[in-house]
Amino acid sequence: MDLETLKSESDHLRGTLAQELSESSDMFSEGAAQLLKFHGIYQQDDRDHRRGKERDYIFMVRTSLPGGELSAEQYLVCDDLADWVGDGSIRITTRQGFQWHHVRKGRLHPVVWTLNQALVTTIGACGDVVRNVVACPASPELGRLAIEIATHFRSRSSAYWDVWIDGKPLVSAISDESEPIYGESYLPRKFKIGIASPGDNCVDVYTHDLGVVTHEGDETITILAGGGQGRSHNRDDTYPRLASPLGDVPRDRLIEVIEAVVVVQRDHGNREDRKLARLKYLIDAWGLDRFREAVEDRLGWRMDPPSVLEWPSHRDHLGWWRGDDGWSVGVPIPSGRISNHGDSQIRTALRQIVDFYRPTITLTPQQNLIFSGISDADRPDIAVRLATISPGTNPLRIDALACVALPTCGLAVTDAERALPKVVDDLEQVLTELGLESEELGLRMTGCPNGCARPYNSEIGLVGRRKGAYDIHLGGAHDGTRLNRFVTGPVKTDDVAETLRPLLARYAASRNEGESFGNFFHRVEATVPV
Ligand code: SRM
Ligand code: SF4
Repeated sequence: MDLETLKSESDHLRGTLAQELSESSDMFSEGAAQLLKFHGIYQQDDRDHRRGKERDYIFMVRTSLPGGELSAEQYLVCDDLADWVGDGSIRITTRQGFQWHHVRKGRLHPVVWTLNQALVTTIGACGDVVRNVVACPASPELGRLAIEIATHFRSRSSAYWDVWIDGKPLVSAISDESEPIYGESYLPRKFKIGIASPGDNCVDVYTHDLGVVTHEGDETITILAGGGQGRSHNRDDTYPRLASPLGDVPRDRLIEVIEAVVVVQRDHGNREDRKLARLKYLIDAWGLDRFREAVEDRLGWRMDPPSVLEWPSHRDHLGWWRGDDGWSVGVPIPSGRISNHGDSQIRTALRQIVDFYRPTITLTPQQNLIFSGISDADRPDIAVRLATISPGTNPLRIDALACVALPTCGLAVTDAERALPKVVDDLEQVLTELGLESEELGLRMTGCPNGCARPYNSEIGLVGRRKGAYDIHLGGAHDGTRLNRFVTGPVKTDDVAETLRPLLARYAASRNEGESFGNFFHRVEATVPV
Protein backbone atom coordinates (compact mmCIF):
# COMPACT_ATOMS: atom_id res chain seq x y z
CA MET A 1 0.00 0.00 0.00
CA ASP A 2 1.41 3.43 -0.85
CA LEU A 3 2.02 5.84 2.00
CA GLU A 4 -0.74 8.28 1.04
CA THR A 5 -3.34 5.48 1.14
CA LEU A 6 -1.83 4.07 4.33
CA LYS A 7 -2.14 7.44 6.09
CA SER A 8 -5.70 8.11 5.00
CA GLU A 9 -6.89 4.58 5.83
CA SER A 10 -5.04 4.37 9.15
CA ASP A 11 -8.00 5.43 11.31
CA HIS A 12 -6.07 8.49 12.45
CA LEU A 13 -2.70 6.82 12.79
CA ARG A 14 -3.91 3.66 14.56
CA GLY A 15 -3.51 1.08 11.81
CA THR A 16 -2.50 -2.25 13.34
CA LEU A 17 -0.12 -0.69 15.86
CA ALA A 18 -1.81 -1.76 19.09
CA GLN A 19 -2.26 -5.32 17.89
CA GLU A 20 1.29 -5.64 16.56
CA LEU A 21 2.72 -4.11 19.71
CA SER A 22 1.18 -6.92 21.76
CA GLU A 23 2.55 -9.64 19.49
CA SER A 24 5.77 -11.44 20.36
CA SER A 25 7.57 -10.69 17.08
CA ASP A 26 10.66 -8.45 17.39
CA MET A 27 9.49 -6.09 14.62
CA PHE A 28 6.48 -4.37 13.04
CA SER A 29 5.07 -4.88 9.54
CA GLU A 30 6.10 -2.28 6.92
CA GLY A 31 2.80 -0.37 7.20
CA ALA A 32 2.81 -0.29 10.99
CA ALA A 33 6.47 0.82 11.00
CA GLN A 34 5.50 3.80 8.81
CA LEU A 35 2.70 4.82 11.18
CA LEU A 36 4.99 4.32 14.17
CA LYS A 37 6.96 7.37 12.97
CA PHE A 38 4.00 9.67 13.69
CA HIS A 39 4.25 8.40 17.28
CA GLY A 40 7.94 9.38 17.44
CA ILE A 41 9.46 5.94 16.85
CA TYR A 42 11.65 4.51 14.07
CA GLN A 43 12.10 0.82 13.39
CA GLN A 44 15.80 0.26 12.67
CA ASP A 45 18.31 -2.56 12.74
CA ASP A 46 21.78 -2.61 14.23
CA ARG A 47 23.89 -2.32 11.10
CA ASP A 48 27.01 -3.47 12.92
CA HIS A 49 25.18 -6.78 13.42
CA ARG A 50 23.80 -7.42 9.93
CA ARG A 51 24.48 -10.98 8.83
CA GLY A 52 23.28 -11.60 5.27
CA LYS A 53 19.53 -11.07 5.31
CA GLU A 54 19.34 -11.43 9.09
CA ARG A 55 18.40 -8.26 10.92
CA ASP A 56 18.80 -7.37 14.60
CA TYR A 57 15.72 -5.15 15.02
CA ILE A 58 16.01 -2.17 17.30
CA PHE A 59 14.01 1.05 17.64
CA MET A 60 14.81 4.71 18.04
CA VAL A 61 12.52 6.82 20.23
CA ARG A 62 12.53 10.60 19.68
CA THR A 63 10.99 13.29 21.85
CA SER A 64 9.10 16.31 20.65
CA LEU A 65 10.33 19.10 22.95
CA PRO A 66 9.38 22.51 21.51
CA GLY A 67 12.25 24.90 22.17
CA GLY A 68 14.18 22.03 23.77
CA GLU A 69 13.25 22.81 27.38
CA LEU A 70 13.12 20.22 30.19
CA SER A 71 12.77 20.47 33.95
CA ALA A 72 15.39 18.78 36.13
CA GLU A 73 12.84 16.07 37.02
CA GLN A 74 12.14 15.39 33.34
CA TYR A 75 15.86 15.24 32.59
CA LEU A 76 16.37 12.65 35.31
CA VAL A 77 13.60 10.46 33.89
CA CYS A 78 15.19 10.74 30.44
CA ASP A 79 18.57 9.85 31.92
CA ASP A 80 17.13 6.85 33.80
CA LEU A 81 15.72 5.48 30.54
CA ALA A 82 19.21 5.29 29.06
CA ASP A 83 20.01 2.62 31.65
CA TRP A 84 17.18 0.27 30.97
CA VAL A 85 16.83 0.63 27.20
CA GLY A 86 19.37 0.90 24.46
CA ASP A 87 23.06 1.51 24.66
CA GLY A 88 23.35 3.50 27.88
CA SER A 89 23.26 6.82 26.11
CA ILE A 90 20.90 9.66 25.25
CA ARG A 91 21.45 11.66 22.09
CA ILE A 92 20.70 15.38 21.71
CA THR A 93 19.50 15.98 18.16
CA THR A 94 19.95 18.91 15.77
CA ARG A 95 16.30 19.81 16.46
CA GLN A 96 16.52 20.13 20.25
CA GLY A 97 15.20 16.65 20.92
CA PHE A 98 16.40 13.60 22.78
CA GLN A 99 16.74 10.18 21.13
CA TRP A 100 17.21 6.74 22.63
CA HIS A 101 18.63 4.12 20.31
CA HIS A 102 18.77 0.30 20.53
CA VAL A 103 15.35 0.06 22.20
CA ARG A 104 13.85 -3.42 21.87
CA LYS A 105 10.25 -3.75 20.74
CA GLY A 106 9.11 -5.14 24.09
CA ARG A 107 10.41 -2.01 25.84
CA LEU A 108 8.67 0.52 23.59
CA HIS A 109 5.46 0.73 25.58
CA PRO A 110 7.16 1.24 28.97
CA VAL A 111 9.52 3.85 27.50
CA VAL A 112 6.79 5.94 25.90
CA TRP A 113 4.50 5.49 28.92
CA THR A 114 7.27 6.56 31.32
CA LEU A 115 8.12 9.63 29.26
CA ASN A 116 4.49 10.66 29.19
CA GLN A 117 4.16 10.29 32.97
CA ALA A 118 6.91 12.92 33.12
CA LEU A 119 4.95 15.02 30.58
CA VAL A 120 7.50 14.44 27.83
CA THR A 121 5.85 13.45 24.57
CA THR A 122 7.08 11.72 21.45
CA ILE A 123 3.99 12.46 19.37
CA GLY A 124 4.79 14.20 16.09
CA ALA A 125 8.56 13.94 16.61
CA CYS A 126 8.61 12.15 13.24
CA GLY A 127 6.04 11.65 10.45
CA ASP A 128 4.32 13.91 7.91
CA VAL A 129 3.32 16.64 10.35
CA VAL A 130 4.83 19.79 11.85
CA ARG A 131 7.92 18.40 13.57
CA ASN A 132 9.54 19.62 16.75
CA VAL A 133 9.54 23.42 16.64
CA VAL A 134 13.03 24.73 17.37
CA ALA A 135 13.83 28.10 18.92
CA CYS A 136 16.90 30.03 20.04
CA PRO A 137 17.68 28.28 23.35
CA ALA A 138 18.90 31.47 25.01
CA SER A 139 15.50 33.15 24.82
CA PRO A 140 12.74 31.92 27.18
CA GLU A 141 10.28 34.09 25.24
CA LEU A 142 11.03 32.27 21.98
CA GLY A 143 10.80 28.97 23.85
CA ARG A 144 7.25 29.89 24.86
CA LEU A 145 6.47 30.82 21.25
CA ALA A 146 7.75 27.41 20.14
CA ILE A 147 5.35 25.74 22.60
CA GLU A 148 2.45 27.88 21.36
CA ILE A 149 3.14 26.91 17.73
CA ALA A 150 3.74 23.24 18.55
CA THR A 151 0.50 23.03 20.53
CA HIS A 152 -1.49 24.53 17.68
CA PHE A 153 -0.10 22.06 15.15
CA ARG A 154 -0.20 18.91 17.27
CA SER A 155 -2.19 16.11 15.67
CA ARG A 156 -5.61 15.64 17.28
CA SER A 157 -5.60 11.89 16.87
CA SER A 158 -6.09 10.07 20.15
CA ALA A 159 -4.39 6.98 18.72
CA TYR A 160 -1.27 7.96 20.66
CA TRP A 161 -3.10 7.76 24.00
CA ASP A 162 -4.84 4.53 22.99
CA VAL A 163 -1.63 2.76 22.03
CA TRP A 164 0.83 4.08 24.61
CA ILE A 165 -1.06 5.54 27.56
CA ASP A 166 -3.90 3.06 27.88
CA GLY A 167 -6.44 5.50 26.45
CA LYS A 168 -5.82 8.19 29.05
CA PRO A 169 -4.69 11.58 27.79
CA LEU A 170 -2.46 13.19 30.40
CA VAL A 171 -2.53 16.82 29.43
CA SER A 172 -5.87 17.65 27.85
CA ALA A 173 -8.83 15.57 26.81
CA ILE A 174 -9.31 15.35 23.05
CA SER A 175 -12.93 14.85 22.10
CA ASP A 176 -12.77 15.39 18.35
CA GLU A 177 -10.31 13.46 16.24
CA SER A 178 -10.88 15.32 13.00
CA GLU A 179 -7.75 17.08 11.78
CA PRO A 180 -8.74 20.58 10.63
CA ILE A 181 -5.18 21.43 9.64
CA TYR A 182 -3.79 18.12 8.45
CA GLY A 183 -6.84 16.44 6.94
CA GLU A 184 -7.16 12.66 6.61
CA SER A 185 -3.86 12.25 4.71
CA TYR A 186 -1.77 14.52 6.90
CA LEU A 187 0.95 16.52 5.08
CA PRO A 188 2.76 15.35 1.94
CA ARG A 189 5.98 15.32 3.97
CA LYS A 190 7.58 16.47 7.23
CA PHE A 191 7.31 20.21 7.93
CA LYS A 192 9.90 22.05 10.04
CA ILE A 193 9.71 25.39 11.83
CA GLY A 194 12.59 27.33 13.41
CA ILE A 195 12.41 30.55 15.44
CA ALA A 196 15.35 32.97 15.63
CA SER A 197 16.12 35.94 17.86
CA PRO A 198 17.05 39.17 16.14
CA GLY A 199 20.63 38.98 14.83
CA ASP A 200 21.21 35.51 16.29
CA ASN A 201 21.09 32.66 13.79
CA CYS A 202 22.02 29.81 16.15
CA VAL A 203 18.92 27.89 14.95
CA ASP A 204 20.03 28.00 11.30
CA VAL A 205 16.76 29.67 10.41
CA TYR A 206 17.23 29.41 6.62
CA THR A 207 17.23 25.60 6.73
CA HIS A 208 13.64 25.15 7.89
CA ASP A 209 10.47 24.85 5.82
CA LEU A 210 9.36 27.92 7.69
CA GLY A 211 11.55 30.40 9.56
CA VAL A 212 10.20 32.85 12.12
CA VAL A 213 12.40 35.85 12.92
CA THR A 214 11.45 38.19 15.73
CA HIS A 215 12.59 41.81 16.01
CA GLU A 216 13.77 43.55 19.17
CA GLY A 217 11.14 45.78 20.77
CA ASP A 218 8.82 45.30 17.82
CA GLU A 219 5.72 43.19 17.31
CA THR A 220 6.61 42.47 13.67
CA ILE A 221 7.79 39.05 12.61
CA THR A 222 9.65 38.19 9.42
CA ILE A 223 8.61 34.93 7.77
CA LEU A 224 11.01 32.86 5.67
CA ALA A 225 9.80 29.88 3.65
CA GLY A 226 11.15 26.93 1.68
CA GLY A 227 14.36 25.92 3.45
CA GLY A 228 15.54 22.32 3.48
CA GLN A 229 18.77 20.34 3.24
CA GLY A 230 17.84 16.88 1.98
CA ARG A 231 19.03 15.60 -1.38
CA SER A 232 19.80 12.20 -2.90
CA HIS A 233 23.03 11.22 -4.65
CA ASN A 234 21.20 9.67 -7.57
CA ARG A 235 18.58 12.39 -8.08
CA ASP A 236 19.74 15.67 -9.60
CA ASP A 237 16.26 17.11 -9.17
CA THR A 238 16.75 17.04 -5.37
CA TYR A 239 18.80 19.77 -3.71
CA PRO A 240 19.33 21.81 -0.55
CA ARG A 241 17.68 25.21 -0.53
CA LEU A 242 17.79 28.21 1.80
CA ALA A 243 14.46 29.64 2.90
CA SER A 244 13.35 32.76 1.02
CA PRO A 245 12.05 35.91 2.74
CA LEU A 246 8.25 35.78 2.38
CA GLY A 247 6.98 38.81 4.27
CA ASP A 248 6.57 40.69 7.55
CA VAL A 249 3.49 40.00 9.66
CA PRO A 250 2.13 41.23 13.01
CA ARG A 251 2.98 38.99 16.00
CA ASP A 252 -0.70 38.45 16.86
CA ARG A 253 -1.36 36.98 13.39
CA LEU A 254 1.65 34.65 13.35
CA ILE A 255 -0.20 31.38 13.95
CA GLU A 256 -2.72 32.27 11.25
CA VAL A 257 0.15 32.89 8.78
CA ILE A 258 1.95 29.65 9.62
CA GLU A 259 -1.31 27.77 9.23
CA ALA A 260 -1.87 29.32 5.81
CA VAL A 261 1.61 28.22 4.67
CA VAL A 262 1.10 24.71 6.05
CA VAL A 263 -2.31 24.38 4.40
CA VAL A 264 -1.04 25.57 0.99
CA GLN A 265 1.69 22.92 1.26
CA ARG A 266 -0.90 20.34 2.37
CA ASP A 267 -3.08 21.02 -0.66
CA HIS A 268 -0.42 21.57 -3.32
CA GLY A 269 2.73 19.77 -2.13
CA ASN A 270 3.79 16.80 -4.26
CA ARG A 271 2.04 13.60 -3.09
CA GLU A 272 3.30 11.48 -6.01
CA ASP A 273 7.03 11.58 -5.31
CA ARG A 274 8.17 11.82 -1.68
CA LYS A 275 11.63 12.94 -2.79
CA LEU A 276 10.04 16.10 -4.19
CA ALA A 277 7.38 16.61 -1.55
CA ARG A 278 8.97 19.23 0.71
CA LEU A 279 7.74 22.83 0.59
CA LYS A 280 10.95 24.00 -1.11
CA TYR A 281 10.02 22.14 -4.30
CA LEU A 282 6.52 23.62 -4.37
CA ILE A 283 7.96 27.12 -4.00
CA ASP A 284 10.47 26.53 -6.81
CA ALA A 285 7.82 24.96 -9.05
CA TRP A 286 5.49 27.92 -8.57
CA GLY A 287 7.95 30.76 -8.01
CA LEU A 288 7.98 32.74 -4.76
CA ASP A 289 5.47 35.37 -5.92
CA ARG A 290 2.79 32.84 -6.82
CA PHE A 291 3.37 31.02 -3.56
CA ARG A 292 3.09 34.26 -1.55
CA GLU A 293 -0.14 35.06 -3.38
CA ALA A 294 -1.61 31.66 -2.54
CA VAL A 295 -0.77 32.18 1.14
CA GLU A 296 -2.22 35.70 1.09
CA ASP A 297 -5.37 34.49 -0.66
CA ARG A 298 -5.94 32.09 2.22
CA LEU A 299 -5.26 34.82 4.74
CA GLY A 300 -7.45 37.40 3.02
CA TRP A 301 -4.83 40.12 3.66
CA ARG A 302 -1.36 41.01 2.37
CA MET A 303 1.93 40.66 4.19
CA ASP A 304 4.38 43.58 4.32
CA PRO A 305 7.64 43.25 2.38
CA PRO A 306 10.18 41.27 4.44
CA SER A 307 12.70 43.17 6.58
CA VAL A 308 16.35 42.91 5.68
CA LEU A 309 18.01 40.55 8.17
CA GLU A 310 21.55 40.56 9.52
CA TRP A 311 23.21 37.87 11.59
CA PRO A 312 26.19 39.04 13.61
CA SER A 313 25.96 35.86 15.68
CA HIS A 314 25.58 32.26 14.49
CA ARG A 315 27.43 30.15 17.05
CA ASP A 316 25.73 28.26 19.86
CA HIS A 317 25.20 29.77 23.32
CA LEU A 318 28.10 28.27 25.24
CA GLY A 319 29.86 29.38 28.40
CA TRP A 320 28.41 31.47 31.28
CA TRP A 321 26.03 34.42 31.22
CA ARG A 322 23.68 36.01 33.73
CA GLY A 323 19.95 36.14 33.02
CA ASP A 324 16.80 37.17 34.93
CA ASP A 325 16.69 33.89 36.86
CA GLY A 326 20.38 33.63 37.76
CA TRP A 327 23.28 32.12 35.86
CA SER A 328 23.08 30.04 32.70
CA VAL A 329 25.84 27.95 31.21
CA GLY A 330 25.97 26.42 27.74
CA VAL A 331 27.76 23.06 27.78
CA PRO A 332 29.32 21.65 24.60
CA ILE A 333 28.44 17.98 24.11
CA PRO A 334 30.38 16.36 21.22
CA SER A 335 27.80 15.21 18.65
CA GLY A 336 25.16 15.53 21.37
CA ARG A 337 26.02 12.09 22.75
CA ILE A 338 25.38 11.92 26.50
CA SER A 339 27.22 8.77 27.54
CA ASN A 340 30.12 7.47 29.60
CA HIS A 341 32.98 5.87 27.80
CA GLY A 342 36.57 5.47 28.94
CA ASP A 343 37.78 8.63 30.64
CA SER A 344 34.83 10.64 29.39
CA GLN A 345 32.00 10.57 31.94
CA ILE A 346 29.67 13.13 30.39
CA ARG A 347 26.49 11.36 31.40
CA THR A 348 27.48 10.98 35.04
CA ALA A 349 28.71 14.57 35.34
CA LEU A 350 25.51 16.01 33.83
CA ARG A 351 23.30 13.78 35.94
CA GLN A 352 25.06 14.77 39.15
CA ILE A 353 24.67 18.47 38.35
CA VAL A 354 20.97 18.07 37.53
CA ASP A 355 20.31 15.85 40.54
CA PHE A 356 22.02 18.16 43.01
CA TYR A 357 21.37 21.68 41.71
CA ARG A 358 18.07 21.17 39.82
CA PRO A 359 18.69 23.64 36.97
CA THR A 360 16.36 24.03 33.99
CA ILE A 361 17.77 22.28 30.92
CA THR A 362 17.48 23.55 27.35
CA LEU A 363 18.74 21.41 24.47
CA THR A 364 20.17 23.41 21.58
CA PRO A 365 19.84 22.90 17.80
CA GLN A 366 23.62 22.51 17.72
CA GLN A 367 23.47 19.33 19.85
CA ASN A 368 24.55 21.02 23.09
CA LEU A 369 22.68 21.87 26.29
CA ILE A 370 22.20 24.85 28.57
CA PHE A 371 21.70 24.77 32.35
CA SER A 372 19.77 27.79 33.68
CA GLY A 373 18.56 29.13 37.01
CA ILE A 374 21.92 28.67 38.76
CA SER A 375 22.63 30.73 41.89
CA ASP A 376 25.86 32.64 42.58
CA ALA A 377 26.64 30.14 45.32
CA ASP A 378 26.27 27.05 43.09
CA ARG A 379 28.17 28.40 40.11
CA PRO A 380 31.74 27.57 41.25
CA ASP A 381 31.01 23.91 41.97
CA ILE A 382 29.11 23.44 38.71
CA ALA A 383 32.02 25.05 36.85
CA VAL A 384 34.45 22.58 38.43
CA ARG A 385 32.26 19.63 37.47
CA LEU A 386 31.87 20.88 33.90
CA ALA A 387 35.62 21.33 33.55
CA THR A 388 35.98 17.53 33.88
CA ILE A 389 33.99 17.00 30.66
CA SER A 390 35.19 19.97 28.64
CA PRO A 391 36.18 19.18 25.05
CA GLY A 392 38.71 22.05 25.24
CA THR A 393 38.58 25.46 23.65
CA ASN A 394 39.27 24.79 19.98
CA PRO A 395 36.35 26.37 18.07
CA LEU A 396 36.46 23.78 15.27
CA ARG A 397 35.95 20.93 17.77
CA ILE A 398 33.30 22.77 19.76
CA ASP A 399 31.20 23.91 16.79
CA ALA A 400 31.40 20.72 14.69
CA LEU A 401 28.16 18.81 14.12
CA ALA A 402 27.75 15.22 13.01
CA CYS A 403 24.57 13.23 12.44
CA VAL A 404 23.98 9.83 14.07
CA ALA A 405 24.56 7.72 10.93
CA LEU A 406 25.91 4.17 11.52
CA PRO A 407 25.13 1.87 13.17
CA THR A 408 21.48 2.82 13.70
CA CYS A 409 20.44 5.00 10.76
CA GLY A 410 18.92 2.91 8.01
CA LEU A 411 19.86 5.49 5.35
CA ALA A 412 23.54 5.93 6.25
CA VAL A 413 26.13 4.93 3.69
CA THR A 414 28.95 5.54 6.16
CA ASP A 415 29.79 6.83 9.65
CA ALA A 416 29.46 10.43 10.77
CA GLU A 417 29.31 10.73 14.58
CA ARG A 418 31.83 7.89 14.93
CA ALA A 419 34.15 9.34 12.25
CA LEU A 420 34.07 12.97 13.35
CA PRO A 421 36.68 12.76 16.17
CA LYS A 422 39.38 11.51 13.77
CA VAL A 423 38.59 14.18 11.19
CA VAL A 424 38.63 16.89 13.86
CA ASP A 425 41.95 15.61 15.31
CA ASP A 426 43.56 15.66 11.85
CA LEU A 427 42.18 19.06 10.92
CA GLU A 428 43.16 20.54 14.27
CA GLN A 429 46.72 19.40 13.61
CA VAL A 430 46.78 21.05 10.17
CA LEU A 431 45.18 24.24 11.48
CA THR A 432 47.72 24.45 14.31
CA GLU A 433 50.59 24.03 11.86
CA LEU A 434 49.15 26.88 9.79
CA GLY A 435 48.53 29.15 12.79
CA LEU A 436 44.77 28.89 12.29
CA GLU A 437 43.90 27.00 15.49
CA SER A 438 41.72 29.74 16.91
CA GLU A 439 39.69 30.32 13.73
CA GLU A 440 35.97 29.54 13.91
CA LEU A 441 35.58 27.06 11.06
CA GLY A 442 32.11 25.55 10.78
CA LEU A 443 32.47 21.81 10.08
CA ARG A 444 29.46 19.53 9.61
CA MET A 445 29.50 15.87 8.71
CA THR A 446 26.78 13.46 7.63
CA GLY A 447 26.68 9.77 6.76
CA CYS A 448 24.54 10.36 3.64
CA PRO A 449 23.21 13.27 1.57
CA ASN A 450 19.99 13.74 3.59
CA GLY A 451 21.62 16.57 5.50
CA CYS A 452 20.61 15.87 9.13
CA ALA A 453 23.57 17.88 10.51
CA ARG A 454 22.81 20.69 8.03
CA PRO A 455 26.08 20.33 6.07
CA TYR A 456 25.08 22.31 2.97
CA ASN A 457 25.28 25.80 4.41
CA SER A 458 28.40 25.17 6.51
CA GLU A 459 31.90 26.33 5.68
CA ILE A 460 33.12 22.73 5.40
CA GLY A 461 30.46 20.12 4.71
CA LEU A 462 31.46 16.45 4.61
CA VAL A 463 28.71 14.34 3.09
CA GLY A 464 28.92 10.52 3.15
CA ARG A 465 29.33 9.19 -0.38
CA ARG A 466 30.36 5.59 0.21
CA LYS A 467 31.75 3.51 3.08
CA GLY A 468 34.57 5.53 4.70
CA ALA A 469 34.52 8.35 2.12
CA TYR A 470 32.95 11.80 1.86
CA ASP A 471 32.18 14.48 -0.67
CA ILE A 472 33.67 17.79 0.41
CA HIS A 473 31.47 20.87 0.09
CA LEU A 474 32.99 24.30 0.73
CA GLY A 475 32.10 27.97 0.80
CA GLY A 476 29.02 28.31 3.00
CA ALA A 477 28.78 31.61 4.82
CA HIS A 478 29.78 31.59 8.47
CA ASP A 479 26.32 32.87 9.45
CA GLY A 480 24.41 30.19 7.52
CA THR A 481 23.09 32.51 4.79
CA ARG A 482 24.79 30.91 1.76
CA LEU A 483 24.91 27.33 0.51
CA ASN A 484 28.30 25.75 -0.05
CA ARG A 485 29.09 23.74 -3.18
CA PHE A 486 30.54 20.36 -4.03
CA VAL A 487 34.29 20.66 -4.52
CA THR A 488 35.76 17.19 -4.53
CA GLY A 489 35.10 13.61 -3.47
CA PRO A 490 34.74 10.96 -2.44
CA VAL A 491 37.69 11.51 -0.08
CA LYS A 492 38.62 8.89 2.53
CA THR A 493 38.22 9.86 6.18
CA ASP A 494 41.98 9.77 6.76
CA ASP A 495 42.63 12.04 3.76
CA VAL A 496 40.16 14.84 4.50
CA ALA A 497 42.59 17.10 6.38
CA GLU A 498 45.43 16.68 3.89
CA THR A 499 43.04 17.33 1.00
CA LEU A 500 42.08 20.62 2.61
CA ARG A 501 45.62 21.59 3.64
CA PRO A 502 46.62 23.52 0.45
CA LEU A 503 43.45 25.55 0.55
CA LEU A 504 43.76 26.25 4.28
CA ALA A 505 47.40 27.30 3.70
CA ARG A 506 46.25 29.70 1.02
CA TYR A 507 43.57 31.02 3.36
CA ALA A 508 46.19 31.60 6.07
CA ALA A 509 48.44 33.44 3.64
CA SER A 510 46.02 35.58 1.66
CA ARG A 511 42.71 36.10 3.45
CA ASN A 512 41.39 39.59 3.99
CA GLU A 513 41.20 40.90 7.52
CA GLY A 514 38.40 39.22 9.44
CA GLU A 515 37.45 37.07 6.44
CA SER A 516 35.99 33.69 7.34
CA PHE A 517 37.15 30.53 5.57
CA GLY A 518 33.77 30.13 3.88
CA ASN A 519 33.82 33.69 2.54
CA PHE A 520 37.43 33.32 1.44
CA PHE A 521 36.64 30.19 -0.55
CA HIS A 522 33.55 31.80 -2.03
CA ARG A 523 35.63 34.84 -3.14
CA VAL A 524 38.50 32.96 -4.72
CA GLU A 525 36.84 29.64 -5.61
CA ALA A 526 37.31 29.88 -9.37
CA THR A 527 41.08 29.93 -8.93
CA VAL A 528 41.45 27.42 -6.14
CA PRO A 529 42.84 23.98 -6.98
CA VAL A 530 41.68 21.36 -4.47
FE1 SRM B 1 17.15 13.63 9.77
C1 SRM B 1 15.90 10.98 8.07
C2 SRM B 1 18.35 11.61 12.14
C3 SRM B 1 17.60 16.31 11.75
C4 SRM B 1 16.90 15.63 7.02
N1 SRM B 1 17.07 11.63 10.08
C5 SRM B 1 16.45 10.72 9.28
C6 SRM B 1 16.44 9.33 9.96
C7 SRM B 1 15.17 9.23 10.75
C8 SRM B 1 16.64 8.13 9.03
C9 SRM B 1 15.42 7.44 8.47
O1 SRM B 1 14.53 8.12 7.91
O2 SRM B 1 15.38 6.22 8.56
C10 SRM B 1 17.67 9.49 10.89
C11 SRM B 1 17.69 8.62 12.14
C12 SRM B 1 19.11 8.32 12.55
C13 SRM B 1 19.21 7.71 13.89
O3 SRM B 1 19.60 6.52 13.97
O4 SRM B 1 18.97 8.38 14.89
C14 SRM B 1 17.70 10.99 11.09
N2 SRM B 1 17.74 13.88 11.64
C15 SRM B 1 18.31 12.94 12.43
C16 SRM B 1 18.91 13.55 13.68
C17 SRM B 1 18.84 12.64 14.90
C18 SRM B 1 20.35 13.97 13.35
C19 SRM B 1 21.25 14.23 14.53
O5 SRM B 1 22.30 13.60 14.55
O6 SRM B 1 20.93 15.05 15.38
C20 SRM B 1 18.06 14.83 13.77
C21 SRM B 1 16.78 14.64 14.51
C22 SRM B 1 16.04 15.93 14.69
C23 SRM B 1 14.82 15.86 15.53
O7 SRM B 1 14.93 15.85 16.77
O8 SRM B 1 13.72 15.90 14.96
C24 SRM B 1 17.76 15.05 12.29
N3 SRM B 1 17.15 15.62 9.47
C25 SRM B 1 17.49 16.56 10.39
C26 SRM B 1 17.76 17.82 9.75
C27 SRM B 1 18.24 19.09 10.44
C28 SRM B 1 17.11 19.94 10.92
O9 SRM B 1 15.94 19.56 10.82
O10 SRM B 1 17.39 21.02 11.40
C29 SRM B 1 17.56 17.62 8.39
C30 SRM B 1 17.82 18.66 7.28
C31 SRM B 1 16.73 19.65 7.16
C32 SRM B 1 15.63 19.12 6.28
O11 SRM B 1 14.74 18.50 6.80
O12 SRM B 1 15.71 19.31 5.05
C33 SRM B 1 17.18 16.24 8.23
N4 SRM B 1 16.45 13.36 7.89
C34 SRM B 1 16.51 14.30 6.89
C35 SRM B 1 16.08 13.69 5.65
C36 SRM B 1 15.97 14.40 4.27
C37 SRM B 1 14.61 14.95 4.08
C38 SRM B 1 14.40 15.48 2.69
O13 SRM B 1 13.72 16.49 2.54
O14 SRM B 1 14.86 14.88 1.73
C39 SRM B 1 15.80 12.35 5.95
C40 SRM B 1 15.31 11.26 4.97
C41 SRM B 1 13.84 11.28 4.77
O15 SRM B 1 13.09 11.99 5.45
O16 SRM B 1 13.42 10.56 3.88
C42 SRM B 1 16.06 12.17 7.36
FE1 SF4 C 1 21.12 9.10 8.61
FE2 SF4 C 1 21.80 10.46 6.47
FE3 SF4 C 1 20.46 11.66 8.43
FE4 SF4 C 1 22.95 11.01 8.81
S1 SF4 C 1 22.22 12.46 7.26
S2 SF4 C 1 21.27 10.58 10.24
S3 SF4 C 1 23.16 9.14 7.68
S4 SF4 C 1 19.69 10.04 7.16
